[in-house]
Formats: sequence, structure tokens, C-alpha cells
Amino acid sequence: MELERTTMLVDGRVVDLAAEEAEAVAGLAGELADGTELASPLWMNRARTASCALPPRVGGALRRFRHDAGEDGVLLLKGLPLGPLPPTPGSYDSLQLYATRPAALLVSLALCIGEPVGFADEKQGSLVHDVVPVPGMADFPGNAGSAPLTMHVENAFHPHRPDVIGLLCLRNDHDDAAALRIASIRRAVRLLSGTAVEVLREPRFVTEAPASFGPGGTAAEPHAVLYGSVEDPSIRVDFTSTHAIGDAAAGALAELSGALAEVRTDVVLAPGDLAVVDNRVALHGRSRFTPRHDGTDRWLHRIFVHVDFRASRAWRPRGGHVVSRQAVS
Ligand SMILES: O=C(O)CCC(=O)C(=O)O
Ligand SMILES: [Fe+2]
Repeated sequence: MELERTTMLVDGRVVDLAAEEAEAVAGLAGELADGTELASPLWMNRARTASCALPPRVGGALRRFRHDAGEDGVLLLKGLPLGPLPPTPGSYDSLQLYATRPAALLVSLALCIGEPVGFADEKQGSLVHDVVPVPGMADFPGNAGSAPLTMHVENAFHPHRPDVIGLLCLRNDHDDAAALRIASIRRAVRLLSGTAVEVLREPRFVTEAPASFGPGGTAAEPHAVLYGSVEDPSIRVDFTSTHAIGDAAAGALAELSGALAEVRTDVVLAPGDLAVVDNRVALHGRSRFTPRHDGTDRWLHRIFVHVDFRASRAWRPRGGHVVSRQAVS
């Protein structure tokens, strides 16, 4: 039943690893999991080489996703090998700096699509983030919470927001209640009126940095919510942080929200599932769940990817993988 829903969601874009494929991936991740800093250029080069040796069905699905993310903007890889896991971390700003098996696996998969990036103001610029419920933060409007997380494009405020994000499930919540929510503009745009589309294509919206970036930062410039191709637009909106300027813009944003809600699907991730989401095509969010804070709570690893790494060069000091809040070099 669950698989049926999932298969519908991703428009056939599910790759469920066979035992021998999982074994090959485990071998590759095991070799990379040597505790080196993920951001080390030497380690990253090893991971780039290793990513070329992924089983063809896995590497091929990622490569095809890079070309076209499909109607839903999502690819689901299932049955990825994780190995033994430590307890789920419980602190705010929890992150992965070193090459553990799951972190190494996630980086090598991401490298089939582009280059991983971190943001200087978020989780210390790290490349792999932990998404975990934090005690006392249930209602926090970010991934440390366990209340429903509003639909958003990741880091919508930033000119060099990720092109693609990866969410690798290490553990789901005890009740399997937490669902990743996905809604694509490719599906929603067909439900919008011509007037709404016209308004959404104009710079009548401002987006603040999300709560995870802390206070301060650059002033938000008005921007369009839909941009690029008219027949296949990209989207830039966060229903917590994006505000409309004026009544017409507010009306169009409300219409968009309704259309996205109509096409939204929920995916309950199981351990070893990786959701790859095109951050230009699809919004994501999360349903409510109840954490126990006992070391076995829901735990995702998150990664951000730039498809055109060169495009953000001026924002990345010394050509590294950390994107600043403004152009610096
Ligand atoms: O918890 C989830 O499933 C998604 C969280 C999220 O939006 C994120 O970490 O960017
Ligand atoms: Fe997110």
C-alpha cells in the first residue's frame, strides 16, 4: 500500500536496490568511511572517483534526475545500506563533519548530481546536516521541530540556494507518522489562473532568511515566485518566510498555496531511503510526529547540491564548498 502510493508520487522514479546493488554500495561507502573531514579536498576527490563506480541503476537514476527531475521533482532510492548507527543525536545544530558510512554514502550519491555545498550561517557551513527533533523545540519553524513544517523551497531567500537537496533517512519516528511532504510546481501550475501566474512572475514578494540562519543578514530584495520558462517555470517560495507586497500578490500567493496543497503527496521515509528533491521544481515540508528523545528518534542526513558549482564562485571564499550570505571574493 505504502509502496503503491510512493510509486505514484514519484512518477515511476523509485529505485529499490537489489541485494547485490546494496552490497556494492556498502563496499564503496565502507571504503570512504575513514573518519576524514568531509570538506577535505583529498577526501572529496576520492568520493568523486568512487561515485563513478556506483551500480549503474543508481548512478544512472541520479544522472537522469540531474537532466530532468520529472513531474514530481523527486527521486526515491530505497534500500541503501546504512550499517550500525549510534543513538540519534538530540542537540540543536547537530551535524556531520566527518566521513561516517551514511555521510560518505550521501556525499558520493550527491556527487552524481553536482557539488555539495554548505551555508556559512547555517550549521557551521557543514556539508551534511542532521535533521532530528530537539527537546523543547517541538514548535520551532525549522527541521529541529516536530510540529508540521510548512512547505518551502530550501533557503528560498538566498540567490545561491541549493538546486537539489538530498534527505537520507537513518531512522523514522516510532509511529511512522512523520512524512516528508512534496509538491511540485509542474503539477500545480496547471491549476493556477492566468492572472495568478502573471502576478507570481513579477517581483512582488520578499523572503527572509529562515530561523536556522539566526537573526540579521542582508535585506531581502523583492523577487518573483515563478521564474524562467513560461511553460515549465521554476519556483522560489517559503510559506513561512515569503511575504507578498500588496493585495494582488497576496491573492496570487494564496492561490498558489491552494494549488500546491492539491498536488501534495506525503512520503513516509524508511531507514535506507533517500529522497532527492529538485529545489527549483518542488517544495517540501513535513507532517507532525511525536518524538521520544530516547536516542531512537527520527534521524535524517541532509545535503545540499549545486548543479552549476561555478555559478556561486564569488560567494564561496577560496573556491571551497561554503556559500556566504553575500558575494565575498
Ligand atoms: O523533516 C523533514 O522531513 C524535512 C525537513 C526539512 O525541510 C529540511 O531539513 O530541510
Ligand atoms: Fe527543508
